[in-house]
Amino acid sequence: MLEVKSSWKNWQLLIKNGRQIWAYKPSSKNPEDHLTNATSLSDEEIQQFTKDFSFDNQKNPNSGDEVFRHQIYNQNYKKFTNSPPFTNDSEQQKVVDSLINGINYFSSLQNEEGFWSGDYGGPLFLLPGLLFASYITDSAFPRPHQELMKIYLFNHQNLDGGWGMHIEDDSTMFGTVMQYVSLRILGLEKEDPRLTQARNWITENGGATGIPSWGKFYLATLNLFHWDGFNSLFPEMWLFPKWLPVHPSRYWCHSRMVYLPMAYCYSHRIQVPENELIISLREEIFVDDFSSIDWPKQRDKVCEKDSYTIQSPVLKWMNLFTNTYEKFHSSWIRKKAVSYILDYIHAEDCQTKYINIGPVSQAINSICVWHAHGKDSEQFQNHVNRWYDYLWVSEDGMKMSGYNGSQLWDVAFTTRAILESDIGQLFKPTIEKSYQFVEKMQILEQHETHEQFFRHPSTGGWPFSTVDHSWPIADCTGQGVSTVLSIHHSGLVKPIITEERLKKAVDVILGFQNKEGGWATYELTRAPKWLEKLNPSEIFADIMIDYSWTECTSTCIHTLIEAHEEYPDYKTEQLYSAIVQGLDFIIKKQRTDGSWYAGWGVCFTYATWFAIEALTKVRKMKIYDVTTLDQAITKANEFLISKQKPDGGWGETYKSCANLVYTEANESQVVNTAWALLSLMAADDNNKEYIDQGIQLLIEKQTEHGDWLQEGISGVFNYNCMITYSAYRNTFPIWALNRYYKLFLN
Ligand code: LAN
Repeated sequence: MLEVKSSWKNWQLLIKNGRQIWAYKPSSKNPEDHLTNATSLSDEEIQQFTKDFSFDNQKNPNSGDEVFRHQIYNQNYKKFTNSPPFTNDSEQQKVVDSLINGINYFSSLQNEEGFWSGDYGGPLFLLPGLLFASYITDSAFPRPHQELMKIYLFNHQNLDGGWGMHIEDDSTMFGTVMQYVSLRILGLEKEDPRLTQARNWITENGGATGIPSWGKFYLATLNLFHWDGFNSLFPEMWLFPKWLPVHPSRYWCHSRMVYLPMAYCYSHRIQVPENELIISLREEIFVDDFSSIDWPKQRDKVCEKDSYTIQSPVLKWMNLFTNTYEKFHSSWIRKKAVSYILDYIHAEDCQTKYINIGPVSQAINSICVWHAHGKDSEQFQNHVNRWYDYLWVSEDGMKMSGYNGSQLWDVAFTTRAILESDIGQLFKPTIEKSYQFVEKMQILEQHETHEQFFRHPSTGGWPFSTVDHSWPIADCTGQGVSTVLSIHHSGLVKPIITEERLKKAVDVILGFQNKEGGWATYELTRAPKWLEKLNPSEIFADIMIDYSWTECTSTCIHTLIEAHEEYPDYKTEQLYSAIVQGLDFIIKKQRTDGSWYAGWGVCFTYATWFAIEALTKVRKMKIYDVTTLDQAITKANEFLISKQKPDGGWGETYKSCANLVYTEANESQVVNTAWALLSLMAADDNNKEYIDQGIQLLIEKQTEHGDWLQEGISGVFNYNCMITYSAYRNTFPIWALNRYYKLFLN
């Protein structure tokens, strides 16, 4: 049994069709009713919260997802197998036991719908955005939620009094001002010593005028920044002819869907009315007197601790133009643009059942919908209902997730990990449930507004989270197909996903391939790279267009090969050519040291693993020059071996992502170790002594229950913001152990 602290017990995770909602003392198990139970909290309960959600970010800012894991483990735990394979060699037996123990533990965390819930936090600017939306729209969260949010915010305060952009980051103006204002909105007194310390950090670093543009946006809506201090968002660009490369429909969908509602708020200069709190905050977060600030001069000011990307001269020119246009714009054209934006938001709401593509869009769309339709409107209430899909409880408090979860993604990896060898046969119930879930999550319909609002044809694709979210992703579709095929091959279930459905998914993958051979995330690359020069974010890189990535490309190649093995006559020529072009892309992306840089995981070990999986799989097909492949694989192996630590493991920090240079963690990390091991074993290159050392480390680091401790953060987006993948600490060690079992012990 694992310890479940007393106030943890009152929080329950309700699930339905992939949706996951934490409710405080819920009266029913249905997530749809989660808000009907209005809750008050006694003083004792609040004190208990503080005890039970105590957390030391100095030891490790990453929480271990204990609230959820301990509860579900105690409910579900059973031994899935009573007769694990037995060997006469005690060293070998240790590997088998560790593998079985690891799968047993993780199978116990699977819920009845077949997926693994988990913490998907990490970024620190998300919860403030949602809290601001709730404040602006006068739709406060219930008291238990508010208490847990405060705890979370304080748990991640750095020793210098500030907060970073994400939980492992050094303090930045963006992080600090966002959390500071959030805590004040949540009712903390400015005299609280922790807030005094934060305020000192803010003023010592130049004050909130130096907050990056996304922060300026939020502060403007809170009436804490003048809208004149914000570069124009030029809403009229939505009326440009669609063939123009700068038409926003060509932006990466996340940027598109963030700047869209921002432009609405900007057009209406939405701001909460002045009140006591706002007037006080204006005195707290700026160095100069609020009324004396020259706002237009602040537009491009960025605190040096925040600055990641520098404004290009082209962007400066564009800002000059749009800011000047703003003074003279025609109100008739503006109206037309704004009405278009509102239609677009409405379509996104319908397509995603109000979940919206991501956490930032959800918060800002809510503000727009409230402004356009009112607080009591059905549309706005639908948004409020979905806020809870993004909230997560763990032992560091209540946080906002980076998405409405990573459900499909985690099921795919975990299932494939378990089925890597015939050990998977021992876990029939787990696989049956995974199958159920993957089957339900395939996207089989498109909303009628799909094409009108620039969505890529995607029937047959798989999403990252749930089918209700509805945005299919190239590599998630790949993972979906690969998972289904591996389950079908295992013989553990009666197949119900038809050939036709799988072929549709293959078509989606083919349709996502870029001309240069690579695969991007949600769509094709729709505009030239120079559009990046217009990136106004200052804190993220490569956000303007959807770029091809090594990881996405490798997954798609891998899946296409499996699809070809399954259906040899299906679009053979087209598949071959897609695979070959994809490989050209991967080969080109290899760095001179033999590694690949990753856009979505930490970091070189992650991308190198993906690349090696694709290269080694193609090698067997003999449709690509073998010498080129061998050279690439050997170089990658050399790279990995050169990074192995004396204890046998591998470890990278998030700095690898932000600085594009391999940055070794002080301690080996099980996740990086597993990726490196999976690559070395896929390459089949006689590196057994290195592999043995890595496997040994995984076994040593495993807990008695079959879990591994949460170490450093393992996900990233846009180079500079980190995100938690709480399942990785189980999935990848299991996968590596299972591959070892298949290669050396079976
Ligand atoms: C994700 C999560 C999944 C991820 C993979 C599928 C793992 C990857 O292979 C492709 C990219 C993708 C889909 C991805 C893109 C960026 C996302 C959506 C996220 C990291 C989750 C959160 C992030 C999103 C941009 C966060 C909101 C912040 C903004 C800057 C808008």
